[in-house]
Amino acid sequence: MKVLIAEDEPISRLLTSEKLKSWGYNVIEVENGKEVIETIERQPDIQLCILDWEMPEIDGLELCSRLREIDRSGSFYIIILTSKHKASFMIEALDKGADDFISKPFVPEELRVRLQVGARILKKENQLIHAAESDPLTGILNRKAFLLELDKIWALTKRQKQPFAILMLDIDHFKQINDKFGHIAGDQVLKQFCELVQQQIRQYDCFARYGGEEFVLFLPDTDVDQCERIAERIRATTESNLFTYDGEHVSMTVSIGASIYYENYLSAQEMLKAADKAAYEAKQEGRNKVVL
Ligand code: GH3
Ligand code: MG
Ligand code: MG
Ligand code: MG
Ligand code: MG
Repeated sequence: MKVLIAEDEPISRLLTSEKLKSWGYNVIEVENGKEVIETIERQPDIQLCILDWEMPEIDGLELCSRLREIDRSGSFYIIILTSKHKASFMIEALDKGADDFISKPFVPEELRVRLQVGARILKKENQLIHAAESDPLTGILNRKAFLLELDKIWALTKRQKQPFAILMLDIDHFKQINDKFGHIAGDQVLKQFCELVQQQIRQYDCFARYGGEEFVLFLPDTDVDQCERIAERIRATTESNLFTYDGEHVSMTVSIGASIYYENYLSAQEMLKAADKAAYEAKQEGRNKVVL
């Protein structure tokens, strides 16, 4: 697990860092508050932080409130490690957003177990966040998390003035697959479909289960031609893929509707609606089709 140590005093920083390394932590050292902010922006997987109180630029307590304001999925566990001793300082630190407070010189065993507490809480919290954001069957993002994510990326992407696309994917006659092979087979096929789509998208594309056998795909930096290529590839690979359940082949097709943003939609909701409408048209046109 990564631990960020922010300490302006080199000897003190080295001492703490050596201890942490001996306990198996992956230690990242910085010497002032500004570097904390920069490092955390670059490494979003840092969650456990040991911050000195008095540091140049931004001090440890100010950092507590700044880190709490960062909008990201995982939260922080912050230990203030300081030469301040009085109870009133501890109260102030916890009041300003620290999770724990240790005075220097510290008892190594105490720091070790207090870090364990932090790691334990973070692990539990991360599990809860993951469970809340993902779809249990397929492991991809669920509808609620997708809509929250969409609002965030909508704001960002709009500022960049690049075209981007939303695809609505609806499996064709899925009810018949359930009727013919059973509900468990249907589940397996849905999982295989997700894996198939995930193999074909980029790391920064956002794929989610929108409902039962309906999926949604957000594609940043994607114009009409690229969108059509990606949608057509997903349609074609779904049609030709050998989905299997219990040794049996299950064939399946998908209808895809897309909407592309060129400053023409006022909200993410409006754009989603347009993609949904296009998917409906794909169904009307006979299914196993892409409509832009
Ligand atoms: P269309 O081509 O018009 O989309 O037909 P369809 O049968 O796919 O659509 P319809 O909306 O009539 O039915 C969707 C079916 O998907 C019904 C529902 O039982 C099934 N379904 C939804 N979620 C799941 C799931 O998690 N597992 C399984 N096995 N089936 C599901
Ligand atoms: Mg200091
Ligand atoms: Mg449907
Ligand atoms: Mg339907
Ligand atoms: Mg369907």
